[in-house]
Amino acid sequence: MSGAAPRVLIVSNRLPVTVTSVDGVLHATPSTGGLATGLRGHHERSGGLWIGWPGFADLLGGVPSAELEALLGPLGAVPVPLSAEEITRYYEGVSNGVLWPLFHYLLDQLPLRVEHWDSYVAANERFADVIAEHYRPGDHVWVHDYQLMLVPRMLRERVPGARIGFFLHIPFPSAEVFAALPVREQVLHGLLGADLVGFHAPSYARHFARAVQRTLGVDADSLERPTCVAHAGREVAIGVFPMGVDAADLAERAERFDVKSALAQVRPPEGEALLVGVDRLDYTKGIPRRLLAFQQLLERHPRLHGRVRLVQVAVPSRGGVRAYQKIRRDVEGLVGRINGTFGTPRWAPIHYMHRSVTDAELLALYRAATAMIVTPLRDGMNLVAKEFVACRTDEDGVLVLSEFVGAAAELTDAVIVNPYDVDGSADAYYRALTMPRAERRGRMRAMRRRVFAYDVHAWSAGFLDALATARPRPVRGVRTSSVVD
Ligand code: ADQ
Repeated sequence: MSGAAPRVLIVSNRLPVTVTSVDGVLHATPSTGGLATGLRGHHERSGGLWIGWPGFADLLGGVPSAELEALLGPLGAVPVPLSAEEITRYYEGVSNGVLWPLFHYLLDQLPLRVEHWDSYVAANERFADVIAEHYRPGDHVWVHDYQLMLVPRMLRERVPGARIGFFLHIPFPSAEVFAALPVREQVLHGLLGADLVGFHAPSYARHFARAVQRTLGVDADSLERPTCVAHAGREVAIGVFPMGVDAADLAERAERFDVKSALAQVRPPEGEALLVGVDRLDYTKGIPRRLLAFQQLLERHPRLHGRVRLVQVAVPSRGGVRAYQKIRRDVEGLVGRINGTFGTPRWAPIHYMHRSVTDAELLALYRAATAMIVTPLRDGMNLVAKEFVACRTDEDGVLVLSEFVGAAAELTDAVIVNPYDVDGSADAYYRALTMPRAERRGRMRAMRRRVFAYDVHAWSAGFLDALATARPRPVRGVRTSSVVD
């Protein structure tokens, strides 16, 4: 390998651009999500490619693929076309219907049968084909997330010498829970096609090592701090890379004029308090129990009536999946009930928004919060918690954080709660609302040090460096390329 950075092929289910058609003319707008921000630097410097589905199968159904490629080519983006039926089966059915709940420990959300596994396999094959088509010797390939867990092995079969990294953005569940997955062997074989498999938290790496041992009978070097597993004549490195946010950029944006004017709209008056929750409307995010804990807080502390509000932003998500329609009904029922019970003509305890908010509104909410309530039942990392901390240039505000999110391993100065414990959560909210200024500042300072030291740029550089230095061994009896090493 030469001293120059290798070209990186990033592969994710969705491309980091939004394609729209206005009067028959296609437009592509780069998105500002965490992954896009974190990888953009490498992507541009290495002249890399980003391979993924461009979105909205139906809208773009009639667009010739050559036109789409001409639009995306200059952005270094390569579309993987998927039909509406494939999206229903591979993405909504298997990825979001089966893998998502199981990896988040929510077995009661599983369908009675795993259907459409063949579509998941076929979609992963499609991705592997497109990667292989664009692959040049010396490229490093970085595959993202649970929709594409078979791609590493499929690509290894097509390009045996490729250097392949995989990063899982969601938790890897305990081996006992993972064992419930009917396609567990296929998933592990798929992942073990990589040279490096990365996770957000040490516990996920441990669970993966145990799952490999339990399911395939293969031992990692250590079950406590696994760093590699030898499988099928190859060594696969295992690493922990907690994803961060672009902290410096967030802190700078939080001071801008549009955020300040949005802040004036939402900041609570002196003597009043604001709790804020911001989540995709997903059953993993713990919103119903959060609302019940808020109700409990109001029941126990009547003097808070009229003086505390909870703003809950629930960003619409995966509306095509039945479980998401149900969580919406449940959340909206609870909001109505709690507001109906406690509200007065001058005060509604919960302000609920089922929509996306603007960047300025989001940052203003982070800045205005007396306490940010981040209480998922499970979450791979949770970037909202880190964004909140990055935006608090005033070194104030309390973070109430679920112990079951990846960020809890890093943000130990948050008020940590068990989100299943409604009474305990109500106590934690009260503690956050009554915490002395000096303690708030001490905790926030410690969290800011962590969020700034290990930001999204450090995360992507850490993963890509580990991928570059992983020492993969060749698969016995399979032709390997001599170019990569
Ligand atoms: P998500 O489940 O989507 O991500 P999270 O990490 O909190 O959860 O990221 C949400 C992102 O959406 C944040 O960057 C946030 O700013 C943004 N966002 C939230 N509300 C918004 C709104 N109203 N308008 C615009 N943007 C909004 C998955 C995993 C997580 C993991 C990430 C990254 O489930 O555990 O942290 O990937 O690996």
